[in-house]
Amino acid sequence: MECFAKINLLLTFLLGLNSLLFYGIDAEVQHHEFVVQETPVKRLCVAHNIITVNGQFPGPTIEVKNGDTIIINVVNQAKYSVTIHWHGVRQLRTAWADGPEFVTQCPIKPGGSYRYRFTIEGQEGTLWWHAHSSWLRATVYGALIIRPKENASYPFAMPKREIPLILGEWWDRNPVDVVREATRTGGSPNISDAFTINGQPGDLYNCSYKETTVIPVKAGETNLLRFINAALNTELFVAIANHKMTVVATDASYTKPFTTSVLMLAPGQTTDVLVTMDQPLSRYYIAARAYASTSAKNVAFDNTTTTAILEYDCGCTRPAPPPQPIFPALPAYNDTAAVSAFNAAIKSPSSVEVPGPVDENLFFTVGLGLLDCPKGKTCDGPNNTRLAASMNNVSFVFPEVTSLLQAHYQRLPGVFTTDFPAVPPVPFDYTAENVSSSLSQPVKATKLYKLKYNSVVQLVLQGTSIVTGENHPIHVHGYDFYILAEGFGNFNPAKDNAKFNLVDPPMRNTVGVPVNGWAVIRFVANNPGIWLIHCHLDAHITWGLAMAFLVENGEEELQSLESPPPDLPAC
Ligand SMILES: *[C@@H]1O[C@H](CO)[C@@H](O)[C@H](O)[C@H]1NC(C)=O
Ligand SMILES: *[C@@H]1O[C@H](CO)[C@@H](O)[C@H](O)[C@H]1NC(C)=O
Ligand SMILES: *[C@@H]1O[C@H](CO)[C@@H](O)[C@H](O)[C@H]1NC(C)=O
Ligand SMILES: *[C@@H]1O[C@H](CO)[C@@H](O)[C@H](O)[C@H]1NC(C)=O
Ligand SMILES: *[C@@H]1O[C@H](CO)[C@@H](O)[C@H](O)[C@H]1NC(C)=O
Ligand SMILES: *[C@@H]1O[C@H](CO)[C@@H](O)[C@H](O)[C@H]1NC(C)=O
Ligand SMILES: *[C@@H]1O[C@H](CO)[C@@H](O)[C@H](O)[C@H]1NC(C)=O
Ligand SMILES: *[C@@H]1O[C@H](CO)[C@@H](O)[C@H](O)[C@H]1NC(C)=O
Ligand SMILES: [Cu+2]
Repeated sequence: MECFAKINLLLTFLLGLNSLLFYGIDAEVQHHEFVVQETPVKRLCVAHNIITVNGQFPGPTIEVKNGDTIIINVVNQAKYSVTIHWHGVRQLRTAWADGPEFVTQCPIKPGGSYRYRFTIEGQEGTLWWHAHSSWLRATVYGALIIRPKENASYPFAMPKREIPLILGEWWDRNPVDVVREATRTGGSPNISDAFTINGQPGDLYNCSYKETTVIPVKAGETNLLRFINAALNTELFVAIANHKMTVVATDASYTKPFTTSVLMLAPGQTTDVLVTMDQPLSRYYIAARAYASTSAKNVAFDNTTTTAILEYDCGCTRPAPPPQPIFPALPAYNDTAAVSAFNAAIKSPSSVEVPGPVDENLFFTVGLGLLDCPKGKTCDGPNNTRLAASMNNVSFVFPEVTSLLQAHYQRLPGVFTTDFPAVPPVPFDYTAENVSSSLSQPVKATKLYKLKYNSVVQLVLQGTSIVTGENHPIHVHGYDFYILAEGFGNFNPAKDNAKFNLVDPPMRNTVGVPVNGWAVIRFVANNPGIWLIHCHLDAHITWGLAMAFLVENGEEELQSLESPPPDLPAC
């Protein structure tokens, strides 16, 4: 399925790669074939077909080194159009390979194919890939592990084993039917039936006992666990019974190591932890369950718990059934204080040069809204409305005739405008309990914000309490950013600028904007193209919680978007 080729001058030339500058002498080109297909599976006592890559669930793990080039030929043999996003990969100058449907490409139609080609430049750690079309990412996802270059090492002692642990969210139904039903009725999509670890719900669900994910370990060793939250709509707490975890990286950026007994990952985020197997020979649950942040009362959420088992090698034959594993303590589903404490502990390994001075001071609200029900219909949103979501009161509409990037590259008018507001069109008390209902209706539009190449961007993400306040995991495509500060209530520069961490702020690609609060991020717009920024809860992006940056080309050759690949799908 995959072959590796030592890159040499001739091959570089044949591939028409632009510059040798990007490729170290040890860099490789990896080829993969991803066949998107329908695959029968059985979970929670129910057998049905899901969409997979190569029949695997979770999909294949891609393992590369920093500097490698990856070419993945995606062949669509499923009944839905599909795209694949390489979550967190910078995609420098290769926006064509980023993947969000109708943003950087038209979807790959059933029977079609598309080759994604990109190079990993200066990134190490755990990323992942997932479908970026409809709700297919419910089952179409896998790990993307980036190791240091040849002869380079981790900034920590070499772990004995490296174990990817992908948290997922499972519906007994076809997830595409779930989103279609919600889009038709205007109401909240049905909640999931289970969470999963490496595709398995675990012991606490019916019919799952035999397939529970088991992680074999040996006493004394220190292992690297690579957690990925691939859940569609749910932020998750994770803990391991009786074991401390030392966080060493998040979103493929190393962190100052710190020890914790619980993690919180929002969808889109990854967390690498070192765990020393220092407990008595036994079996220990790794467990995950929801952090349900909404401030509204009686909002349904999936209140189930997924488990895997860390199983010490006892040098013996275990009895059947083996002893009951020990269960860890997890925070309450609404423990926002635990989330804040965990996020506040994440820092860059040493002091960094935070980009500045700021050229673009942006302030975007992120939150929900309500739209009128079409006349003569009934809608399932509150008070016969349709649920919506927006940034700065713009509920993002994805084009259908072409992708934003193609429209930009070919200068096609009428697909988008570049008048996305830099600040909220109407300032109000964003997190008040009684926001006027006259403010709740966003405007549907395809508005982008233009950024000059190399401009320093500071973006305040301000949650709103419209309909309900909630923690929104905001993901920026094509960029990593520093998180300078987070807080509750309305961001107030006079008071909150002083809280900026300009010494060792964490670098991430997805920030959980605190419920009824704010987060401030900063990055340099040094990657030309069109880059989606959106809530990574799929329910919210479906309602329009997104916008896109149009980053202009720079002056130099290596500061421009590459030309589109010849097999770029048409709409
Ligand atoms: C890695 O180290 C080995 C042994 O020292 C050396 O032969 C090899 O050239 C090095 N590779 C790179 C890419 O530096
Ligand atoms: C959503 O849940 C409702 C109530 O349980 C059920 O009637 C409906 O069939 C579900 N829809 C889908 C698409 O699963
Ligand atoms: C397991 O099945 C039993 C019997 O059908 C049911 O009562 C129970 O709610 C199920 N438990 C879960 C976690 O689905
Ligand atoms: C979640 O489920 C547990 C039982 O597993 C129950 O005790 C708790 O009340 C439930 N919480 C909510 C908010 O539904
Ligand atoms: C969490 O929910 C419980 C009830 O389910 C409530 O008693 C408690 O006050 C809530 N805690 C917070 C921090 O909201
Ligand atoms: C629904 O309408 C009632 C009565 O007008 C109002 O009190 C309530 O706030 C409304 N709910 C929402 C979510 O707007
Ligand atoms: C919300 O409540 C505050 C405090 O009671 C009040 O000052 C404000 O006018 C109210 N705003 C709206 C829109 O009703
Ligand atoms: C959003 O725009 C609509 C239409 O102009 C307006 O009615 C509404 O008050 C605005 N809401 C906010 C939060 O700006
Ligand atoms: Cu959201």
